[in-house]
Amino acid sequence: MTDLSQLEADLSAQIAAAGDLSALEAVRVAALGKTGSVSALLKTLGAMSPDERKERGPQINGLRDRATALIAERKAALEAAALDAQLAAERLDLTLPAPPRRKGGVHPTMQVMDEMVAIFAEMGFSVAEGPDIEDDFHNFTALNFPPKHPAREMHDTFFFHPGEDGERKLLRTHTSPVQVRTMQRTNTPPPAPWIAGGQEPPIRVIVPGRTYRKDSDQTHTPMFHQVEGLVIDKGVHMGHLKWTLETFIARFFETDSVVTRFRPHHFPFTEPSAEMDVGCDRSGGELRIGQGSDWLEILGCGMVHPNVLRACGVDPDVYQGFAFGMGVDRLAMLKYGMPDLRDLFAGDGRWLSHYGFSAFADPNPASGLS
Ligand code: 2NM
Repeated sequence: MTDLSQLEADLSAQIAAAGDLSALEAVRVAALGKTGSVSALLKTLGAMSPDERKERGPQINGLRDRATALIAERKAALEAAALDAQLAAERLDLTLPAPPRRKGGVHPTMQVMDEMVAIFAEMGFSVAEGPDIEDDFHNFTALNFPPKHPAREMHDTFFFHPGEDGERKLLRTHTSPVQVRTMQRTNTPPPAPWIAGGQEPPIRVIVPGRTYRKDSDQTHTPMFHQVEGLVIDKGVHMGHLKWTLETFIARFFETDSVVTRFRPHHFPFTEPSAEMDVGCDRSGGELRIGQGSDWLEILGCGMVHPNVLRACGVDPDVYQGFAFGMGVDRLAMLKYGMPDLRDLFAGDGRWLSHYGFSAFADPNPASGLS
């Protein structure tokens, strides 16, 4: 017959000696596991006579219960010691400065586009937007590009395969189709009581957005950004156009001394048409707007062609308008002195941070656009 008190003394000593949780688990398995010493004793109860079982049963069960309790107690002590050791070893220094975090940022093009929109918004323009995928009417026909005229080739258009109705959709080559859609909405009743109808002129919209042409070199990318504008009212003339654009350029380049020059040009959608240059100084490898004797081409503009007004449902005998368009990416380069347009689209984080573009920060707080 096993000496229970000897076994219990041995078990107590082993439990006390277990230096870590895995050693303690080994002791537990050796005593209370399926083939453990205490489990073996419990199994002997079945073969005993009732009298014997009455005597030995409580002894063996008592041994099992005490061993179980001792192991639980030791386990709690070992766990507490392990936690103490961990707390003593690991230290959190709350006085350390926070590690730098990589932040997302606003892309220079989008930042410049926001600046432009903010300036025009202060002059009373609202923002209009429209689809990137357009149809021939809104991108060309309504804008006085004659059918099959080479002027359509001028834009190196990306066309989609014809749809089931034979219509060829395209990626808009300029944002002007949005101006067309804006004019078409004038004097149209609300399509539903809860949707705004087209309003009467005056129209003053600015149209920022992506545009697409099959073009790729140092100064052209197949996708680029435009901001175009349109003003329609009674008695609008070139003087209004000139004031609006000069005021914009002065705010954009943050100078009071802009000088502009309007060179005659041709666009199908405006008559007369012009390109506007600003006076600049290129000496010393740096571009300064508002001084010097050089000229820099900035944008295209003109008085909206009567054919365009008519195609959009505006009576040219009552209303006149001016429109203008500029490349945002190019103006971003000019404003921030970036040499290669393609860098704007390369997605190089080091290049972007070199030019100081960070999340939602105005690189020039003095511009008053923050
Ligand atoms: C430009 C230059 C000149 C223009 C014209 C129109 C519309 F829809 F009113 F006819 N939208 N934009 C326009 C005029 C665009 O970009 C160089």
